[in-house]
Amino acid sequence: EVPLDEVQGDIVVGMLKPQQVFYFFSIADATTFKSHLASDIAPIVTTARQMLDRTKEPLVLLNMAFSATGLQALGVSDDLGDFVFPAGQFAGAVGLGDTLDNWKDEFKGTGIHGVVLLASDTKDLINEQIKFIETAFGASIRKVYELDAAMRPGDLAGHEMFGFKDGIAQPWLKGFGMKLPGQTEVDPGSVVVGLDGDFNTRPSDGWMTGGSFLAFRQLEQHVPEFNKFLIDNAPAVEGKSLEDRANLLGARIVGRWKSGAPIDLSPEQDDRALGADKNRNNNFNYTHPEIPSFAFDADQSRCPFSAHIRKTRPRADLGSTISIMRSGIPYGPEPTDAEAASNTTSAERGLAFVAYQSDISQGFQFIQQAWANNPNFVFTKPSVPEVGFDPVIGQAGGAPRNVTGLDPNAPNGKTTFLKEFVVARGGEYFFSPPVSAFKGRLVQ
Ligand code: N7H
Repeated sequence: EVPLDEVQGDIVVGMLKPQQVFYFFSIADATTFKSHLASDIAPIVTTARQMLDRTKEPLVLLNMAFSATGLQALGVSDDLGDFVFPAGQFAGAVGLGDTLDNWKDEFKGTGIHGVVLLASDTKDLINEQIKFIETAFGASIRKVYELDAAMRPGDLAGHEMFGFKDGIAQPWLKGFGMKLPGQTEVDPGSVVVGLDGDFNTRPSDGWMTGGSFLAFRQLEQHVPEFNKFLIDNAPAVEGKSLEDRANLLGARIVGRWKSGAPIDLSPEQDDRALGADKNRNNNFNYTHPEIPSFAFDADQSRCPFSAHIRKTRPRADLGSTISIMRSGIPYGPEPTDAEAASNTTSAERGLAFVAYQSDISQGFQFIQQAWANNPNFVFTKPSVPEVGFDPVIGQAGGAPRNVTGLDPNAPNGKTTFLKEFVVARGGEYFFSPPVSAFKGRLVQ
């Protein structure tokens, strides 16, 4: 059972509002901060139960999470049972494949103590809530950095900056809501601390139960450069326009077409009806028992082994239940015609990436390091000794990356990416506590 009144809503439901702000702060005076945390913030933290019933949720959704140094500042010295969390994300950035020069100064080191996630229909409503928080905490809190994010306009709502529909595939927490076809079934404890399937040792009084670790990443996306790459490398397909061929390459890179339709089910062109159908758009595992001649371990005519969604969740390739709950949202301005014309990014935009898990080393960090950044993964394909990097997020400190599978005419061939189209600008690991901790363990 997921304790819906304890779990912050973003963890298992997602904020899903047009506007969102990530307000990163440090704690200047712990005593004063704690008293306001209990009296002013605890009552307005939005729970999973509130977010599940959209008619009952407040005008502005609010969640809050703390970094390791933030918990230290509050005097919470318990071993939280996650061995990646204490050092913070910056300490492991090279291991994640990041280029440190690209990190924003605010994220370097361990100066961020926490983050407030705010979401609403308008930025004005969010700003009013921020004013309330700043007034309540007064000099006990300092804003370190704010990242403003928003759903894209019109038909692009729910799509990330390259144009692909996001937020489709999430693991199904056993016993929580309805399982859709194709969801990975996981024990609730793989995302929510203290529940069935959480095998880590936590503080014995159980105060962490209902919490989750939040991996935040500010991932810049070079959209015009990505689009230029698709055009320059569009595979030859008879009878198809350049645009269609560029879209085919994009779909082979991601594993889905822009509508969300999986390329495994629709290998040749986008299919909007399929993309929009929750009962079909995730119902595949890369095997095709209905096609007797289909050699699952060798055939890349449908989804390449290296496609983003296949590297980050190999389905039948591995049968692993490693998974994360994703709750990211785009940030930055819409790409402009001038940028498209010059094939050059002139304003920063990208994905405010959010992933929840009960163990960072078995969640975000594992997927990024052991899968996306590992050219040997997935290992089981005899026709391709080295599958290559995840073309979307795989990285090696800025070094060129080989990817296989992108050209449907020569799927075992390599494509070399000289540059990254997704650039990590920083991030941090946080613990998103159960609501009771705001009046309990955090303020003792
Ligand atoms: Fe990814 N993209 O537009 O290419 N991602 N992702 N991701 N991602 C997914 O199924 C994208 C990132 C996962 O269960 C979709 O909801 C971009 C990181 C996982 O089949 C699209 C960025 C990590 C899945 C994108 C980015 C992951 C997934 C398909 C960065 C983890 C589910 C929509 C800017 C380390 C796989 C959907 C499954 C899906 C994109 C980041 C992981 C379109 C642009 C950092 C596990």
